[in-house]
Amino acid sequence: SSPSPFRSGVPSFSQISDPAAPNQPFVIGVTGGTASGKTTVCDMIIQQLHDHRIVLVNQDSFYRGLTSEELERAQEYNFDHPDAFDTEQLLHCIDTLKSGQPYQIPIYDFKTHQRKSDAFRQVNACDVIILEGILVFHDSRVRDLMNMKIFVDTGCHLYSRITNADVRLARRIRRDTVERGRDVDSVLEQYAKFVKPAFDDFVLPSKKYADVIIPRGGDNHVAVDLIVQHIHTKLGQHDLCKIYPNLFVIQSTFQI
Ligand code: UZR
Ligand code: MG
Repeated sequence: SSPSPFRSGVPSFSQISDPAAPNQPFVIGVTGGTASGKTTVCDMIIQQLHDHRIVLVNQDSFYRGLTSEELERAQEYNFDHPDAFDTEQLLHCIDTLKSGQPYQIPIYDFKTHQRKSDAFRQVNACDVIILEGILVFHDSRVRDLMNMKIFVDTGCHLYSRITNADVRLARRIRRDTVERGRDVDSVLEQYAKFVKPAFDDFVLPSKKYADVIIPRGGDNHVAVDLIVQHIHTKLGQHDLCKIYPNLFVIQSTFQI
């Protein structure tokens, strides 16, 4: 028998609610080129969401450690290729956290290109997972775990001809020499050989998957405010769903 017109007029709970199940964490993917301001944007989001339990998962933590043969020729190793990451393990990590279980995230050392053998970062159940990295939009299985996808566009110099890529290279040189134990020549060589081509081949093409593109990266406070408002709304909805699972159906019945 055909369903009554009244019932078909009432949106089902699954039609109204977010794709994330009510009590699963909200997963945000943040990507963009190297030194684009991803980490800064994530830090800003985390600061503003201080009343929620948030876990930041960095794709960098899932770099495969180099074998001894690979280490001997580390200059020729492509760290900007999707295969440099253990994506299966990253998927397992996000799945585990989504199911409310704790996870031990590996600790990767950029100076030795190795994971620490005796230490992990233990992360616990949370409301929000932020997954950040240059290639987090590359694998469709990883993308499918995300409720919101953000692409960070670097700030270019507003009043000169300095481009986004110029800014990222300058930042990259500063960061890799200061924080990652490199010399300028090796940074430039790696940039020309691997970083720049990988940006063109993998990172930029993944921009099409973004829900939100943030121009001027960490300088864009309006964009970060909007994102935080959206997350608050989604988490608020989830809290209501937990307490009043029929709330939305009741509301829509009244509207008819
Ligand atoms: P972000 N990377 C290293 O420099 N050394 C390593 O051992 C592992 C990774 C670099 C990698 C990539 N490329 O461009 C960058 N190189 O880390 C990604 N060469 O980090 O998103 O913070 O820029
Ligand atoms: Mg970073």
